[in-house]
Amino acid sequence: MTERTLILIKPDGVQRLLVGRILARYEERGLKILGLKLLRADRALAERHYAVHRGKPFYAGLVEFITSGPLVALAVEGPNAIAVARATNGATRPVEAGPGTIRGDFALEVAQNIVHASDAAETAESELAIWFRPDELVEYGRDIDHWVLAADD
Ligand code: IDP
Ligand code: MG
Repeated sequence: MTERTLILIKPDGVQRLLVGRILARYEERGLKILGLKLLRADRALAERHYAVHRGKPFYAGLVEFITSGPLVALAVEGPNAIAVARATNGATRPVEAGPGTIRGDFALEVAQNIVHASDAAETAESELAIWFRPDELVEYGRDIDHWVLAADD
C-alpha cells in the first residue's frame, strides 16, 4: 500500500555532514521525496513532535538535542514507506542496528542516533502535519516509477 511518512535527519546528522549520504539512502531505495527542508526546531515544535515521550527520563534531553541545531525534515512516499523508512534507519539503539542501516553504519549512542521516522500510519499523518504545510508537499510522477513501482501502486 502506498504510504507517506515523516523522516528527520537530526542535528547530529547535519553537524556530521551526513545529510547527502543519508538522503541518498532513501532516494536510492526508490522512496519519492515529496517535501524537504532544513530548519531549526523551536521548543514548541520539538515538544509537539515528541509529545508521546513526555514524562520519560530521556524526554528533556531529547527536546534539548533536537532543538540544538538545524535538522532536515523530509516527507517521502512509496509502497510500505513507513516500515521501509524505519528499516532503513535501523533499530533505535544503535548497538542493535544492523550494518547497512543508517544507525548501524553511523551511530553508537541512542541519544545521538541520527534519524527519526514515523512508526505507524496515524503517527505518520500527525507528524507530517507538524512539520509540513499541505502546500509544501509536491505530488509528481517520476520516469523511473515504471521501474520501481508495481503497476497498481
Ligand atoms: P525511534 O526514534 O526509533 O522511533 P523512540 O522509542 O520513539 O525511538 O524514541 C525516540 C528517540 O528518543 C530515539 O530515537 C532516541 O533518540 C531517544 N531515546 C529513546 N530511548 C532513549 C534512552 O533510553 N535514552 C536516551 N535517548 C533515548
Ligand atoms: Mg519513535
